[in-house]
Amino acid sequence: AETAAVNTNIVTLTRFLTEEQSKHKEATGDFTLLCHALQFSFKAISHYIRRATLVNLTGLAGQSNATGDDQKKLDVIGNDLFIAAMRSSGKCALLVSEEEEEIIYFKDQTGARYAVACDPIDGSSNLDAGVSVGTIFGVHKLAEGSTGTKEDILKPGTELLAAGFTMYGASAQLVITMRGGTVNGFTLDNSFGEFILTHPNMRIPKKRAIYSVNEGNSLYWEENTKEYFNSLKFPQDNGKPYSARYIGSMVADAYRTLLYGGIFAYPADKKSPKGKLRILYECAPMAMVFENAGGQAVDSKMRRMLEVVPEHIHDRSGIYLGSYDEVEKVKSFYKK
Ligand code: AHM
Ligand code: MG
Repeated sequence: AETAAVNTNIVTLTRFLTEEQSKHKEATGDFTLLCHALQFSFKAISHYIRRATLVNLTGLAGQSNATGDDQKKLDVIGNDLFIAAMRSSGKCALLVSEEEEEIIYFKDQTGARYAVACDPIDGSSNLDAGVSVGTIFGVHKLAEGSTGTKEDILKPGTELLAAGFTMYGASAQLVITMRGGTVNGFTLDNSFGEFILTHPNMRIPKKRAIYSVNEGNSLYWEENTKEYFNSLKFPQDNGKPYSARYIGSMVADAYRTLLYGGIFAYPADKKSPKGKLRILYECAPMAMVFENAGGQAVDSKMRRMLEVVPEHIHDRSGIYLGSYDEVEKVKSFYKK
């Protein structure tokens, strides 16, 4: 009976991608190869994060990144690992990273057809405390005939070919989705060294009374933001108030929201009128995951997040994402 419980028909990420590829007759296998490079960078980053405290990788690297945040040693390592993986894939023409001021062009990669945006280690202020962090990524296809220009990445999320994120938590989780497709979750099996399909066709619950926001910013919030969150905490008609959950790592807050439902928000406010989170490698990829899982994502002006077009690669936006009904509720407060 013991052996009967063993799954001998495991779907690894490699198998999943191969099966997906065979569904598309026109597929060249290039995207599959790019994904192999992506998954290698996730495994490597996950490895170093787990070793960080033991091999002196905690703390600051002593420099600031493109957007002025202090860089952690692991931010630098994560970024370098990601860049090396993209370059060596041979399929990536250009890369935008949170840690790099400018676009990196891999001009030697002739025939590379993808443009990638990433935040190699999101939530890195949490790193030294061992709290979950992760990698967020979005993949665009180059325009027909293009060898890679900034127009190939300054595109709305509606044009993303694929997007997803990892969360390096109790185990490493990978959530990935393709345009018009389902959302699938994988768990890194450390003994196999493989991501295993553990959460096929993820669907976010339609509603849930959980909110996730940095309430310490409420002094700076706009009136409608205040009213909306107050309505969750002090419901009319003796309803039950919402629970608050805020980790301060978007990947971890988003992963929980995806599984349990609820709302995650980083609204634009008087201190950060454009919001905090970055469109290309934080907001848009997450929005694609949430929409494809049956949820919604909007910016602080209640525009569909996926339709927002960044002007510059590090542009920011306010964001609300989560269960379908919870985002509807947000919208109703902003329409007032
Ligand atoms: P980072 O990319 O510098 O790590 O910043 C992004 C992080 C998100 O993971 C998280 O949602 C947010 O910043 C938390 O910000 P705050 O500390 O202001 O609440
Ligand atoms: Mg980030």
